[in-house]
Amino acid sequence: MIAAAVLGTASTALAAGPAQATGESTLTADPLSTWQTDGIVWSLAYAKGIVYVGGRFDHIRPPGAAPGTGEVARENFAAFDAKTGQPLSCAPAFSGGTETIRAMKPSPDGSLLYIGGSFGKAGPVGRSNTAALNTADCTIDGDFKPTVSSTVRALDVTDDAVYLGGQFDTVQGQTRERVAALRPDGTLLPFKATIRGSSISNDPTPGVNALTVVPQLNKVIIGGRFTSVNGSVLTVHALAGLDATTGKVVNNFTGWIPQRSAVKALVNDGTNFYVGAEGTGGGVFDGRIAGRLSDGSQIWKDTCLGATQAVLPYKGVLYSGSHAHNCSDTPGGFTDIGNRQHFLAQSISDKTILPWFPDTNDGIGEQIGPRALTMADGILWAGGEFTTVNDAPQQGLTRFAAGPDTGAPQVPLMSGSSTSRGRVTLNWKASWDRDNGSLTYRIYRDGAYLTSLAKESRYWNRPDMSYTDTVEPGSQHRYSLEVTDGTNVSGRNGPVYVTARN
Ligand SMILES: [Ca+2]
Repeated sequence: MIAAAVLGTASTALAAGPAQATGESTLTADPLSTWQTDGIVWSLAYAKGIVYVGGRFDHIRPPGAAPGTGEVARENFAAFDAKTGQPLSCAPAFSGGTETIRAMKPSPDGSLLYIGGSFGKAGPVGRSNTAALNTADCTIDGDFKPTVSSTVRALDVTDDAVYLGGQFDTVQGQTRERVAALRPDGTLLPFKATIRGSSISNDPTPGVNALTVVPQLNKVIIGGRFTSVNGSVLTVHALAGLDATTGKVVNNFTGWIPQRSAVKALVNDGTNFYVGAEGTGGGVFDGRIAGRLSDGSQIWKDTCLGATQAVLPYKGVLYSGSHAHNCSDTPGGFTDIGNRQHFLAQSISDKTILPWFPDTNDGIGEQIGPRALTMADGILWAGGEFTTVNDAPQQGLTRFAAGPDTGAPQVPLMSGSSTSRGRVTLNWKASWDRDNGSLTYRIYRDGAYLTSLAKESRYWNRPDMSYTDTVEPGSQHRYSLEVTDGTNVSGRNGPVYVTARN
């Protein structure tokens, strides 16, 4: 006999608006097998089929290798085949200074990789906190060798100019406070802006942490720790748009970044720009902003707590690395659940948090998980401080692709009872999946397929579900349940045996 379906009782609505409201699809949350580092990855870049990894580490080791095993020496710089993920022989050591790479960006044609950080030597040659690598033969470029007085933390490149941001005061012996531009041959350009002040009490040194160039608007957007640009004390805080030739302020973004907050990440996709921020203390801004390049207007801002270190737009989705622990005001988000979610995917059109929840641990260093993202031939590479990915050991690097989705949801426990004549009610709590918001629950009676129910769930919100079957009064039946994300199917639970009341 055919059972009448009675859909779930007392299911809880998800915390905030519908996920995938605008239908974006994400990558999978299943990490690809990836080499590891024995230290912190601060920067990632992609050019011509190669992913470049920079930071503060001494070795790389194979996927699955425990710390200290299978190590290959790589001093703060490594290169990998973007498709296979295998390490390449291109491996100039970056040493001296505080021995760290903090920013990398290829030239528009991919022939040069610009590298910034704190170092005195790049491969065999002396360099002053910045260098360029010829990607064709992995040699350190002989032309680009400016003297930069302190750490370089941000880089962007056009056909004619290399923009640097950081904590320096001089470049090529000329005053350039925190931002500068050079020709690819190393000639200092007149571009000049004076960046001063910091409202971060535990880190009072002003600095530019991030910058993105918009060649079609002849503009550079800079972000970091600062309270004035060119003396504009009251209107500029941590984010500004500059004329790319003169350094004159062209966008103030007044009120976008509150006190005690600093911009950590900036990127543009030719239409919009995206900001990631880190605050210290109460009332700060830790989230992401999407802005419009054409008029400098704000599209949206999320107020998640848990500082954002990297942002990356791809196919309508803004991927980010953070340690978000409270996104209660953001559609699709979560309240403070005692968890730190280290990767997020959001709809670029309306900031909805999409069901994509791969995760890392906090890891080493400042213990904030991921610090860098890059997209390489459709594969998202992430680097940072973490030592686990999706609860399995994996240090420094990981990768996510569009497919295949290989993670099956766990099947929940189910109970069954009969409280009225000929009726059997099954109860369970919804499962969850790292990259599918809606799961389908298939019920089997006496080994035969009976019916399916679909339900939205997240790891912090697993609604109670139930199904009532109609059977012959007094008959006994065997029920079991399986869950699918549409690709992968869990094992079947149970069975539970229930005798229908007479
Ligand atoms: Ca899945």
